[in-house]
Amino acid sequence: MAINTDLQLYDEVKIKHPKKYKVFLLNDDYTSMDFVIDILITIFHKSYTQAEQIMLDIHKKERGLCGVYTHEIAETKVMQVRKKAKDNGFPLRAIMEEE
Ligand code: TYC
Repeated sequence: MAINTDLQLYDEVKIKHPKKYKVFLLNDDYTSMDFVIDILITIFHKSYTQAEQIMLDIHKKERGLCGVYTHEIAETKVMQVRKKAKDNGFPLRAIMEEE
């Protein structure tokens, strides 16, 4: 019953390690630096110092890692960024990628 045992093991590993997703913020020319810092503090729970560093990184390198989450939480973060940016008239976007 080697096959069954392997499948069982595989299922157990899958349950213990659900896939994780990286969430990135993308650079653009119009979103204000202060607004990006605010997003990083309120949605991604960074300190002011971390938020400022990540924002400057994105500004220079076009995108920056904001956090790693399960699928559902990553999706929620992406939607929260979209809504808050839209409500404030900025084109800021977040994307998610499987880790
Ligand atoms: N490039 C923007 C500016 O010069 C600032 C910015 C940083 C925008 C990070 C988006 O994800 C971003 N105002």
